[in-house]
Amino acid sequence: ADTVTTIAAQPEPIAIDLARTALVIIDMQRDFLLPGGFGETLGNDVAQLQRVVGPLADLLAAARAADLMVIHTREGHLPDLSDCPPAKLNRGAPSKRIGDPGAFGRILIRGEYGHDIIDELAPMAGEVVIDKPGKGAFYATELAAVLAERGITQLLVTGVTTEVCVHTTTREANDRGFECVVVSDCVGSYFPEFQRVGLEMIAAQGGIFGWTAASGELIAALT
Ligand code: C5J
Repeated sequence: ADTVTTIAAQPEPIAIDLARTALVIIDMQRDFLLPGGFGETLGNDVAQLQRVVGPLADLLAAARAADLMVIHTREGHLPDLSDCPPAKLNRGAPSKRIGDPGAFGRILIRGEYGHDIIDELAPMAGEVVIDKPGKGAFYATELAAVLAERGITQLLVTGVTTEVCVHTTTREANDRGFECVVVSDCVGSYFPEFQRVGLEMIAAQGGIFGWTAASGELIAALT
């Protein structure tokens, strides 16, 4: 069967080969999304991220129905924080730091409730979950090997936050030769202006490190 389909995107349409494409869902974790969690303790409005959950759940359902490879990532650290550089741990003056007790367990520590993915987007058996210590999903993880093994060349990038982990991962992927489509209504930022400009940056200059497209375009291509 022909698995290639062209979708409307910015800065221009892109041909997607569904057999070589993975849906990447970045850091949709309770610590970032839930009221009372780490993100909110940093002074952020989590409603800005909650907006993503509905469209992303719909895209995930379509991807699963189409047998697309699905990859989830989680930002976090080992309980002894040996994989958290002091530069990350100690910066700023937050009310809570990584590893401190928070509303949902120790903040951004692997195995804690708050570190895990929100119920609406819980990984299913057989889906890859990448635990990453950094903002990018390639740094110090098995992601490159997992994608190579499956012959993946294109990524649909979703999750939070647009200008941090989504950007870093997309830039890392672009440098590694992947074509990245960042799904505009399935990525979120705590800052509305960063959301808008973050998306514009990707597609500017002829698509300097990727494409952007609305989830409706992708769902139509998957069904
Ligand atoms: C942040 C992330 N913003 N997942 N993490 O610290 O974007």
